Amino acid sequence: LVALLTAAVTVAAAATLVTTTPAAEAAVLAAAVEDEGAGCAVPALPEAGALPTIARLPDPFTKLNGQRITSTAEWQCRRAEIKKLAEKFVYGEKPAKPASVTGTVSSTGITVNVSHNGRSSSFSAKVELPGGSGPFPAVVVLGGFGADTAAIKAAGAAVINYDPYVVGREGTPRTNKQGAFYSIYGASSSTGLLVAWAWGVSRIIDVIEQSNGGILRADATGVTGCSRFGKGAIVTGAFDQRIALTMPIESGSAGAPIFRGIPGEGAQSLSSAYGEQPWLGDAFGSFTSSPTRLPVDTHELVAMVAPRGLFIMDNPHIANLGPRSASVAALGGAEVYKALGAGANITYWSDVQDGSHCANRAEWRTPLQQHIQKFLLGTGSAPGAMRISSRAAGNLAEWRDWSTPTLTSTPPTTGSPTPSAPSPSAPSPS
Ligand code: MCU
Repeated sequence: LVALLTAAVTVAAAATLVTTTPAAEAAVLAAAVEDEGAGCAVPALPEAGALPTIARLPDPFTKLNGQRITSTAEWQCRRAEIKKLAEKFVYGEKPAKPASVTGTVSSTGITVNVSHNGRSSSFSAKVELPGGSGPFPAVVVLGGFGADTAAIKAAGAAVINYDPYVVGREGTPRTNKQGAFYSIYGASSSTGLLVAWAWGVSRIIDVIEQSNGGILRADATGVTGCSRFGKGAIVTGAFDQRIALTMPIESGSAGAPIFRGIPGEGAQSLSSAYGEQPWLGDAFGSFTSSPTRLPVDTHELVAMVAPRGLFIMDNPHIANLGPRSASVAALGGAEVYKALGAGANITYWSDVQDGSHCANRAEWRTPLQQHIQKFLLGTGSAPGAMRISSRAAGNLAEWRDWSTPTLTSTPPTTGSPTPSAPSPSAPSPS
């Protein structure tokens, strides 16, 4: 029986990352690699000039070949398609791990040295350890405001204070982007700042992986940040499957809110967000007044995080942040979580009193710590929640014309990109 259960859990982990216990949906393990779908054969993507208008949210379950996925095992390569679409039309490409990444981890800081194709760059981040003895899980805090770092440490996780601007500066024209990412990939790279910032977090995780593991655990990393750094946090979690817990706060346009909903809600317009800073990739420029031409939307950014831990915090008092559109992204992405059997791993929470942007909110302290316990420490099992304020509650039914499939959890016999995929005849652990 133990052998059978072990095999079953291995199958589940290989196929969908979900581990299950008999009693309840339990914590999800992050993947061992940044991009599990790197080996997927993604068909040719559509060209920007030939995109159909899709009034409502694109179906996350329909592949580029027009067929819907039928098993959880197929999600890995469907996710790879979504990633490629998101890179091509929204964020710009996130390059794979550079040829050389080295660095150090100490109890006060992390240094990162990168070189690739004859170019090199370096950056560092500060570390604050919690009480007790390590190795500790860590939460990367982008930008240093709006995140409750005291609560993070009190829950038992280290805080990595990461300044995204050292990797991708603001205030530059798109033709002359600056920072450690652009030193490697060029000042005219079409990749926007959000993915550059995400790349920096991925390189920090590379260094933690290479360290002896005595201070920080490489398999228990979270990410958070507020406002523009909330945009960065959700993109970071979506684009690195090693991240076990993603916690964007009040991310606004170019963050969680569905692009299609932003104009109707009166949130920061897409052209404003695109023009304010080079957060999004250069390619997004041709979609700012026609988001219905996008073949992806942010419910699929949410879905890229699935089945890993996701805790989206939002502020229903500021329409400019697009909280109604963010709730639709969460509800739409949650359909993918449910289809993968991981519905308990996503929380959206906009039911808060204080209307100030990036305020320290008492309401989020307990769920924040519960998420750290569940996804980084492996000690808790709090279920996910949709705590959507009635002030800014979106209605998914108005935004979709697709249904959520019941996916089989047996891996298919062909098409798996995992060379060592276990036998498809292994039982499911239900
Ligand atoms: C919500 O995030 C942004 C917003 O998109 C910008 O328009 C505004 O200038 O800054 C916000 C922010 O990052 O505030 C800290």
